[in-house]
Amino acid sequence: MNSLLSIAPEVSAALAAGRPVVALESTIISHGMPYPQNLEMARRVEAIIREEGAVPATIAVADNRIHVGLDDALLERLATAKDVAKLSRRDMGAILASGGLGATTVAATMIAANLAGIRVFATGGIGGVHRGAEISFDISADLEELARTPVAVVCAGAKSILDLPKTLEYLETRGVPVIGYGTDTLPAFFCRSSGLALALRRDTPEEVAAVLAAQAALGFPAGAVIANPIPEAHALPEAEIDAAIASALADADRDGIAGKAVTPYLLARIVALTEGRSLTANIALVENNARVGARIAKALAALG
Ligand code: PSU
Ligand code: MN
Repeated sequence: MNSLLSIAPEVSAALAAGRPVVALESTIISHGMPYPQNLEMARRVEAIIREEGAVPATIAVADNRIHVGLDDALLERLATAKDVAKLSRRDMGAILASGGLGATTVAATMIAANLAGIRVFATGGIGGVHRGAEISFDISADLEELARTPVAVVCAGAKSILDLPKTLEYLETRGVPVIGYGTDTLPAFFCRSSGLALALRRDTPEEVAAVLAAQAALGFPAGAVIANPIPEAHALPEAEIDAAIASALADADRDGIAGKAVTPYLLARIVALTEGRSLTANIALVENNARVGARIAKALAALG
């Protein structure tokens, strides 16, 4: 086990016994949602995973260690502190050397989960190819991580703040399977469908686990995207979301937002522009992904 890892006893016991564990990211807490909803969401998602019979492992960096499974005090710091670093692959060495507090993105959470031996990770949405990437070159490091680290990410697709067709093309090029969970099209986060066809569809946790197990048996270094649509009752009207996203993108452009600040800026603007409706939907879809993630982790654990 890597000496930089600090694994909670509950998590290490489950891993040692081959019981299901689901990793959770912390950037969604520190940079993806406002307080106090972020803290409530983080606790609720852990509870859902437990209800399903799996062990949650929220991941963050603090005090020169990668923590896998957080106590409530650290969860609260991540939800409230103003100076939490947003960590992707490139940031890991520096934050571990400095001892600072850092929240892990999808990419960094995958790295930590893989080091700990966790195969399933649930979140809201992944990063992707940004609109205008042909000029800005803004492509999330999440996509590279999905191509090189064998962790399955259960998400509700990606927000249409991104260029979703390019995101799918990139994942195809880099050999990352995108599995529609009970759907033939890529979910678009707040909306159940982006209209973009997916090559793969599976309808049960067992079927998804079988794909993941076969891919692992091949020794592929790649992860997978399990694209799980937002529950019907919580989906937002496409026109409302499209309008909010268009305004948010224009605001980001006007304010000269670049680099890793882009995604958090857009997320916060969309919450403001939809008067919180996007936040309610976001929480509902994360909870749904946690439930499905736990079921997939259980099915994988049953395969041994
Ligand atoms: N998309 C969301 N909510 C989020 C994120 C993305 O709907 O909280 C976060 C995730 O942590 C993701 C990161 O890994 O943003 C991507 O950031 P970037 O685009 O800078 O790679
Ligand atoms: Mn970026």
